[in-house]
Amino acid sequence: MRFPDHFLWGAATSAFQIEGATTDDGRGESIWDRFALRPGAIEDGSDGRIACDHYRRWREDLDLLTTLGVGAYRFSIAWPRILPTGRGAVNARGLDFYDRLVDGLLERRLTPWATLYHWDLPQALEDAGGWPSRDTVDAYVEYTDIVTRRLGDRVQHWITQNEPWIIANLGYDAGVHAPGRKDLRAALAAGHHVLLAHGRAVPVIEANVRDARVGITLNLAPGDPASERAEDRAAAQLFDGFFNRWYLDPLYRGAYPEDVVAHYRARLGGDDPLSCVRPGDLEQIAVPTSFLGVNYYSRVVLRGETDDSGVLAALAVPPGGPATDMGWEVYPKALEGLLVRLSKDYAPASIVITENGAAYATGPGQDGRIEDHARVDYLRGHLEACLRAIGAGVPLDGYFVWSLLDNFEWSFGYTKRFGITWVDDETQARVPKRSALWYRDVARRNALDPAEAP
Ligand code: IFM
Repeated sequence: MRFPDHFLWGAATSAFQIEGATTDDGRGESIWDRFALRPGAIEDGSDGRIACDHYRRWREDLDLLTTLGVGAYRFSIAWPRILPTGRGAVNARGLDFYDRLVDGLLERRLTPWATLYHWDLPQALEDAGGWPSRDTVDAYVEYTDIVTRRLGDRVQHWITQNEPWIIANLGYDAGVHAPGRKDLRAALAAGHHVLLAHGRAVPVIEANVRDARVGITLNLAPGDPASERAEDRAAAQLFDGFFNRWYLDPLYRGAYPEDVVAHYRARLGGDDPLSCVRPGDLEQIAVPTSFLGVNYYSRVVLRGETDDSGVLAALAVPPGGPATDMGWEVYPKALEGLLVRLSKDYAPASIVITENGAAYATGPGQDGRIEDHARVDYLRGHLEACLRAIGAGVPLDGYFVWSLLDNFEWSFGYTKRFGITWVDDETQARVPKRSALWYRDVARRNALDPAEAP
C-alpha cells in the first residue's frame, strides 16, 4: 500500500479561516468581515476576528507541521492585507507577513503551496461590483503580479483560485456565503470572471516565478442518480454539468457545456447565460497549467423533479449511509471514480488533492487525548481510493489534508471541526488529534499500513 516515491504529503488552511487579526497592520475589510455582521449569516453568530489567532501564532503552527512530518503546506494569501481596498496602494506590512511565513516554511524544509484567492475579496471591490464585474479580473491580475513578484523567488507552487463554484454559486446565487447576493445572472458572470482571472493570471505568474507550477483548485463531486428513473438520471447529469463540467469544460476544452447553457437559458427565461463572455475569453481560460487541484469531500445522490414550466430541478437526497457532521456522505469510492474520470476526460498534466477531510466534533477525553477514530477511518478510506486511482494510471502526485487546524467554517462559524489538530476556543491551545498522529505515520512511511485494512 505504498505511494509513489515522489508523492507529496501536505496539510491545508486558508487565510480567513485561521488568521484572525482582521484589522491589524493595515489589513482592509473583506467581504467575509462584512457578511459575518449580517444577523443570522453565521450559524453561531461568530466571525473571523480571532479565528485561530494564526497571524500571531504562525511560528507555533509551522512547528506543528514539522511534527506532522509533511512535506508541504497549503495556505492562502489575504488580498485585503496586500491591497486594503483591492487596488492601488500596497500595504507593505501585509506582504511582510507572508514573506516571514514563507521563510519560516523554508527554514523548516516545508514546500509552500500558496493560494491567491480563497474567498476573502476586499470589500471595496465588492462595493464596486464584485466578481460579476469584469474590473475585478483586472484587479486580481494586478494583485497576483504584486504577490508573485515579491514571493516568487521562494514560492514555486501557486493555486490561482479556490473552488470557483462556491465563490459564484454560494456567494452570488444562493447567497449563503459572502457577499450574500441572490442573483443568478450575477452568479454566472462571477463564475466566468473567476475563471478568466485564473486564465489571465497564469502567464503573469509564469513570468514572475522561475519554474512556476501553477494550477487551479476545483471542488468536485460526482452525482449519482437516486434510481434508474429517467428524471433521476437526468438530474444526476444536470448536477454533474452545473457543479463539475461548468468549470472543467472551459478550463480543459475551451467551451461551456451546451446542456447546462440550455438549462440556465431556461431559468433566465430565454436570456443568454453567457452574455458576459467576450471574444478570446475562453482561449485565455483554457491556458495550459501544471496541475489540477481537486477538493473532494463527498458524492451527491440526486432526484429529479420537473416543474410546470418544464425546468428540471436536481434535488440532493440525504445520505442513507454514514455521514460527517456536515451531513456529507462518507463515500471514498466516488473519489476513485472521479480521479479516473478526470484523467480520461480532461487529461490534466498532474492532479493533486488540495483538500480532503472530515468534520467531526470529537474533543478531548478525560486524559486530554482526542480519539477521532472516525476521521482516521475517513482519511484512510480516501487514501485507499487514491492508491487505487494511481494503480489505474491516474497522475495523482500529492494529497493535502483539510485541515491542519479546527477553524472558521464559513457560514457554520466554529460549529464544525475539520482539524487534525484541536484548537481550544478559549485558550487557543493546539492539541494534535489521533488523526494527526496517524497521518504523520502515513506520511513518514509513504504508505498505508496493510495491517489496519478493514
Ligand atoms: O473549509 C472549507 C474550505 O475553505 C474550502 N473547501 C471545503 C472546506 C470544508 O467545507
